[in-house]
Amino acid sequence: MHKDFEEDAVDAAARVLDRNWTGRHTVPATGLYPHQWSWDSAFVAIGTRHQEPVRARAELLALLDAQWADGRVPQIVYDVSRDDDYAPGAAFWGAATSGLVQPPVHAWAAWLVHCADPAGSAREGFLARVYPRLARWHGYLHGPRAGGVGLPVAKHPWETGTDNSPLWDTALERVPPQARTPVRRPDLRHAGSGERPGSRDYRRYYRLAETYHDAGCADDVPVGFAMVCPLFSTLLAVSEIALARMAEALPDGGGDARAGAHEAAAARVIAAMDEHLWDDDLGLYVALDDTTGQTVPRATVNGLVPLLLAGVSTRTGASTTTGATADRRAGTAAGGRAGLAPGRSERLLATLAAPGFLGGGPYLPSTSRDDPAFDPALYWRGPAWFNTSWVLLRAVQALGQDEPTARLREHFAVAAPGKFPEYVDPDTGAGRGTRQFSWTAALTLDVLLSDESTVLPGPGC
Ligand code: 2M8
Repeated sequence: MHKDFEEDAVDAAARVLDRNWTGRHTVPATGLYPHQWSWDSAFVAIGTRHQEPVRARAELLALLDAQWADGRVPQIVYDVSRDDDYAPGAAFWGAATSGLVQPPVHAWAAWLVHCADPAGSAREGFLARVYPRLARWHGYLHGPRAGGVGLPVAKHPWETGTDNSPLWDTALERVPPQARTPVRRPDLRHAGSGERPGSRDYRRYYRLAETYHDAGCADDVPVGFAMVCPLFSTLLAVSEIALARMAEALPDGGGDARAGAHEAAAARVIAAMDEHLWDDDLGLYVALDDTTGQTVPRATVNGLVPLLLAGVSTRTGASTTTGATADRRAGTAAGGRAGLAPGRSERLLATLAAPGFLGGGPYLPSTSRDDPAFDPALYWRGPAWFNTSWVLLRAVQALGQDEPTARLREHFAVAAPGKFPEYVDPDTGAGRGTRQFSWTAALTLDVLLSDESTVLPGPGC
């Protein structure tokens, strides 16, 4: 990317984030998404840490202030003054937050935020404030949310963050498309109906949310949807390793044992993914339906995200090469189990480069171009999203893979000219969804301002 262009893009991205900052948190977009969203705030903090580290810390702390007593970090923290502008809102939940959750990218984000300004973080006691809350959040996912194979389950497509991915189609078809609550669609004022889930999907989304709400958001009552996602599980494993780094950095003496426990938890997640989610025909990881015990053989970007686990380094050594050695090194010592099984990172890199993904067009689609559901305009069924490109970019950078690194960086070149769209057509780069979208701006900032080539900075940052 050209230097002048980069400077303009940095300024434009910072302006989007200033505009979407409410003084306490950043909304994903002022029209379509007027509240605080869980994983959006984590991505936002990853971007704002470079120029506004105080704000990045405040963003995460504001979200964690809304944590439930059982440890869950809610999907949405509502701004009740805007309750008519997004549905379902606080009135639906009868609470200030949604009862659902989103992918656990927070501890990873918190460690990156800390490392961007260790002195400021220490002054605010940031790590000491966030570490116990993040550990309880993971405890909720490993405990009440653990499915049959020990991996966390999503009880609603909204919990996956990739809401209408074809990975959820079969399970969602079992949910009756009728809800008590009338379905409102204020979202369609801000994005085309061909770019958002359909009304039948929405009735099922409402039905599931109602069922969960009626059960008091208790996790021992089946709601009829329980899916294990490779993206969600990967982020949990990376975030466990981030918690290990925090435990080592905290000056309270118990760090080493706690770090070992977090690395062991990461190793268990990775081992379960390797055993239960790998699809050898597709050459990537897939989802698992916890209700039926069946995997869902669909190729989506979610299934490439575990490449991060080949790029992450642990206390046992850095992994900067591909292949079996990297796969082994990327594992964790304390759990006694290596990371991705031998050869899987090479397979994932090959799938990433194949026509279904980067080999078939300029940008990384959310659903493979080879999947029958592929649609270049429709939300998580084909468009290229900046957060998944960013995650894969961190992975291939850490693995020293120059070609996919250059390709994935190109995605960020269309962000500023397209007014920071929510997602783009993976063939043309044309913007889709809403504009001035926060995580697009934040992750563009990170790509332009970060000089890190690791997934997670080491214990000393
Ligand atoms: C989208 O999801 C919300 C529900 O959470 C929606 O469609 O209304 C998803 O892209 C999700 O990943 C994201 O966190 C949220 C806010 O940006 O929007």
